[in-house]
Order: sequence, then C-alpha cells, then structure tokens
Amino acid sequence: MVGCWQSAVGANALRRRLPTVDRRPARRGFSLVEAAFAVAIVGVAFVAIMQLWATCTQSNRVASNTTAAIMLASQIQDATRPLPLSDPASGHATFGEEIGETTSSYDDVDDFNAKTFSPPIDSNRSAISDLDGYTQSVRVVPVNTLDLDGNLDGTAIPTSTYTGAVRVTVTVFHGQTEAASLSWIRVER
Ligand SMILES: [Ca+2]
Repeated sequence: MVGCWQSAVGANALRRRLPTVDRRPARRGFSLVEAAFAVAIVGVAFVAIMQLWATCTQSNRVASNTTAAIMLASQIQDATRPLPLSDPASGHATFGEEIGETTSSYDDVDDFNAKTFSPPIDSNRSAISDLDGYTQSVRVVPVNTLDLDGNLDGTAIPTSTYTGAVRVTVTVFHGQTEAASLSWIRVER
C-alpha cells in the first residue's frame, strides 16, 4: 500500500511539472501575398467608387443645367405671351424688330426673331446676371395654320409672308453647349 501511495504521489508531482498542452489552433499572420491581394482589392474598389462618384456628380450637374435652361426658355415664352403677332404701328411690314426698337420696347412676337440674350433675360426682360453663363437664342418663323408642323427649317415660308401663325423656338446654351430647346406655336388672336 505504501508503495502504491508513493507511486500516486510521484505521478501527481510529475503531472504538475509537465507543461500544459494548448490545444487551440495556432494563430497565423497574413502572408505578404495575402496582404498584397487585400491592398489590390481595396484599390480597385476605391477607384470604382471614385468613378461612380464622378459620374453622379456629372449627372447632377447636367440635370441642374437642363433645369435652369428650361426655366430660361420659359422666361422668353412668358415675355412674348402678351404680345401680338403684328407690330402695333407698322403691322406686317417688317419681320423682326422695327427701327428704333430695343429689347425693352419690343411690342410684337417677331421682334424677338434672331435675338440672343447673354446674360439671359427674365419674363420682364431684365437681365439675370446670376445666370450669365447661359444664352437664350430665339428664332421665330411663320407657319401655315393648316400645317403647324411645317416650315421646320424656316425656308418653306419666307418671313415676308404673313400666315397668322408663328413658331417660336428658344434654344438655351450653357457656355457653348446646348442645354435645352423649347418650341411653341402662336396664332394671331
Ligand atoms: Ca415691333
């Protein structure tokens, strides 16, 4: 019995002296290749995000320019809306502004023909200096009341022909780039 007790004591002492075995998996760092792959993936993602951001910014800028241009075309439409097709003094004798007329004194629709406004003007014909990067270009052509889609290029019906109707087209440029165009028909009231 004594021998057995001594043997048990010896085994316990030996167990205490032995190092504990860590059975968890050994930790391993990233290799250089793995790190390089990670950097490459992050780089590609960063470039893609930057390209997407640039595209969105460009799209927003174009949309903003188009909105401003449509508004400026509408200003010409509003400016000409109350005007007759014939000059109150000279009638149909002149297609375009009469001698001595200026933007503020235009009194019929075709006075606006072949005019450009830069800075653009509002419906009261006042310059909009805040939008001086835009230009309104106006064209007025006569149209046949039975063919309102005709004379698109303005050559089929000479401006000396009074038809009782005109097509007004306003093209708005932002810098040198066309940003919007608006056309409408006006008939003699
Ligand atoms: Ca006039």
